Amino acid sequence: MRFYDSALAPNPRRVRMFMAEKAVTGIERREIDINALEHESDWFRALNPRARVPALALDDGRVLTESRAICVYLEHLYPEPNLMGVDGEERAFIEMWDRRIELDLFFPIAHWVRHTHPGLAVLERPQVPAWGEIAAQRAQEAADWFERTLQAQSFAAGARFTIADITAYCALEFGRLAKFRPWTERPALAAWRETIGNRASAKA
Ligand SMILES: N[C@@H](CCC(=O)N[C@@H](CS)C(=O)NCC(=O)O)C(=O)O
Repeated sequence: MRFYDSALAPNPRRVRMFMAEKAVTGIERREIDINALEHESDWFRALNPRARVPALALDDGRVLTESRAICVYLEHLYPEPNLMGVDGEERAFIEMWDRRIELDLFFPIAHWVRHTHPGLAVLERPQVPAWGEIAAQRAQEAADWFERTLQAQSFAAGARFTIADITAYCALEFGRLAKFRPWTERPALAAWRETIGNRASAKA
């Protein structure tokens, strides 16, 4: 298998962190320079017509894209430690939290950064700073929601570390490009972030 990665991008980081948690080794890694628009090249579009990273090329020639779908596949190949739920019921609840975090926290942060950071103008064509400001407001509201969530449960999806923590952590780390540091005034989020940041996978 070959993993098409991009070191500074948040979606590939979700998968890298997921692999690190499972101590997955032996998957070839290929860096894609998205600032140089390598993902828009003909050869990469042949792998992923959507021209996005990450992508996982399987040994039989098929290509998986979408971070969460890649994680589903890796969870199947490397079941331990479980990060997506041990049975249908737990899987449903973890997916619920993970999707809420992706839709309500990750996306606004991504839009905020992509529409306001000069370094992202090469990817976001056109950049619309006014949309970035609206996304910033939504990210603040999502951080308030996440703070309330973490006041009631230790991890993003409940009582244990799961893929939902990875999604949230990678979103918040990407938000630093917009100087978004919601943990400074939200104590439960700060404690959670310290816990997640101390895991070895946080360096992935
Ligand atoms: N829904 C996709 C999103 C993938 C995505 O947007 N990746 C970004 C990097 S984090 C990308 O390839 N950006 C290139 C571009 O916007 O042109 C996933 O979960 O993998």
